[in-house]
Amino acid sequence: QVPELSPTPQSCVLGKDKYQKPSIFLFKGLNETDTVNQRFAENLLPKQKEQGKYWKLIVGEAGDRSVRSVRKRVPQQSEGYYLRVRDHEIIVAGRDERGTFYGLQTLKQLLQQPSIPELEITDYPDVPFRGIVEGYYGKPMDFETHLRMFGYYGANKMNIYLYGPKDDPYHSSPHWRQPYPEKEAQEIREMARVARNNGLDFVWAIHPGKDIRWNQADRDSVILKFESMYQLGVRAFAVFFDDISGEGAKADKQVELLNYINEHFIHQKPDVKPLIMCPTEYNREWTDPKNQYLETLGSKLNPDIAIMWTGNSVICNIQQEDMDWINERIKRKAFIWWNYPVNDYVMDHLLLGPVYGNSLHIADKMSGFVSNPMEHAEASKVAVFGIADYCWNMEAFDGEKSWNLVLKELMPTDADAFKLFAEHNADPGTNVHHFERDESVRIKPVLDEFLQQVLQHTATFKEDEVRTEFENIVYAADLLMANEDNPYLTAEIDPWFHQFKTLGEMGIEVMNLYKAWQEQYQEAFLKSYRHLRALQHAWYKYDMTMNQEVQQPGIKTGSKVLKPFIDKLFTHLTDEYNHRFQAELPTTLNYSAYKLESNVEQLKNLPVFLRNKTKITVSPLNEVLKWQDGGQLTLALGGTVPATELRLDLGDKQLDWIKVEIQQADGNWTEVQLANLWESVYRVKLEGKEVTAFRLTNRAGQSKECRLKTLYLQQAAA
Ligand code: LOG
Repeated sequence: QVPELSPTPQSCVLGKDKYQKPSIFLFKGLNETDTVNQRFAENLLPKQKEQGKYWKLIVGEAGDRSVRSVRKRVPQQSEGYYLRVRDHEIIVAGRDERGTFYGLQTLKQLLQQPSIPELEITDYPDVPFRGIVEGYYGKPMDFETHLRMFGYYGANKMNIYLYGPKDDPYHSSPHWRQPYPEKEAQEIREMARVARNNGLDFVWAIHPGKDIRWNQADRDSVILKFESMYQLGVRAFAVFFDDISGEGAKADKQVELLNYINEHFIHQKPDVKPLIMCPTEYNREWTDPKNQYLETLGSKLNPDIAIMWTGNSVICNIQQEDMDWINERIKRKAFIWWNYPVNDYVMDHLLLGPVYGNSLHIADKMSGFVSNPMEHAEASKVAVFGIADYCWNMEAFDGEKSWNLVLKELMPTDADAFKLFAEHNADPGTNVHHFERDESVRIKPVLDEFLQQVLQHTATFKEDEVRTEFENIVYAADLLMANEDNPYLTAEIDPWFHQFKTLGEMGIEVMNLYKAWQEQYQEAFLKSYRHLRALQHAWYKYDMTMNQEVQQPGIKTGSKVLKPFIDKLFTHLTDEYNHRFQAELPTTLNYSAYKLESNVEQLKNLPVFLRNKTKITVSPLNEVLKWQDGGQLTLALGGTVPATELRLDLGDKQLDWIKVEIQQADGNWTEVQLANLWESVYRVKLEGKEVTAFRLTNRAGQSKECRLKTLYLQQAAA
């Protein structure tokens, strides 16, 4: 049986023998300069000689004397390696230092298994650059987390990490021109060092486009900043022009700056890696053919500068034609920035499902593939593991298999519980990007069938199965909350574990409700009903108080299949009860009855939620908002709400182009006046008016580019 290795090797041939795991090595090979691999190899197992037979471990790069005997077997591909296990002899021979490093990583995985088979592995990566772009909005990873993650990325044979957290003020505005303060500078120095020791290029990115001026002074500012990063040990650089508008977004100006940096900085330093850039039109949906933006990059940007690309939209799966489309325009192979598992547009959700959706035949159409993770670094490992596997050996990639493997690896003690949790926490919910993931796949058909039967008043067959699922959820949530395999991981997810337990309890209780209904046992029905209301209250309270300091506050779990199932069944049974017993038990749930409608593409699918129990809030947008003339956004509140004010910040100090109207119980719309508070923050005073809806319209007579920073209706205190 082929051992479980990840990333999946290109070729692994098993011999007929199998050995007990070696315990003593005699180490040979490697020159003194290759200290990282030297230390790695020496630490794999104790080196001292004891009695009994020892294993010889021979390590080197193709061309070294030590591995001369297998020279011809080392693959030609850069970062490739050859690994052979025979009776009491292991050879690891890399094409280059990184190849050797990867060979040792594979050996490390082999040594974690109970026995070691006779084998030969010939291996190399499909995609030249594989890794992570820390490019999300929200809390950047902290220093220690970075160091921990570099170990993980390297162990999964990723070779690049791009540092570009949007909320680092020294990466973006306001401070991109200034050097880092001393403490942060020293942390970056250490990060660059640790990254290198884990086989990663540490790429420091700058995001100057919000306020850059296209003159010599700012050209110098960028180069000076890069120079200061170089002094800290950074040897790879990127310039990001994403999510900006106006002057900074001009292709020819960007090209001019980038070629200048390339010539006067990158090429001047022999030890610096090729420059990487992220364009403003970084996905197909945003390209405007009449700008010729991409074509300008394609024809004028120095060909050794890599261009990033997220695909047909900000968050999407990538197919062969999509790669052809972009490569043709930029006249080079796109460097993919995959916006998964990032959750900075749905921060109340976790994305823990399997990696799937991208074509398995695009490895040779890209120069790199990097993943933008969640701000939850540990939880992101679920996806990172799969992505690393995908990038290494694309055609062989099996997302489901890889997912099962990583769940086991991350929580060996409670792997089944963790899998159950991950199954039900995969989809981002309603979101601006219309991005969807499968969720609760295994149980969904059962739930659908059951609900169908209940609604049609036919006999139900799947009752036990449904109940068992919810019982398993409660059980799993308890185990997960107590799990100690990786305290960092459980600390990140803990609030979701709690909510998951409540979800399971609601599920069990709604099945009790069903049973009582079926047996026409009124007292039991009412008892279950009361308990369900209490659980709904607990859920709601948790959602309103945990994880509040983010753009989409709250804690959601099972939001695609499980929660809707419970809610539907609850409402249906209560309706039936009310009908039969002329009762008036409320069926409305505490969750939002708000309804957002818009003919502005980017506003259509925005989540709406209640913050601090009083602010009816439309989720802010990270990217630039294009609002066409006459475009409208209407938020219906699902009833009358006494309101004190409407707050609006579109990142524009001059807001006379927005018309605001409110609707009251009589159905009439009236225009109300926006007053400026400070900078771009505006409000409408409402003084306790009973509002049923509000509406914003662009009346500029032309399309507008702005931001959606703040939009909420403040409810009067009850
Ligand atoms: C940003 C990125 C953000 C991501 C997902 C790129 C190139 N830029 O819409 O910072 O994390 O989408 O929200 C982006 O993707 N803007």
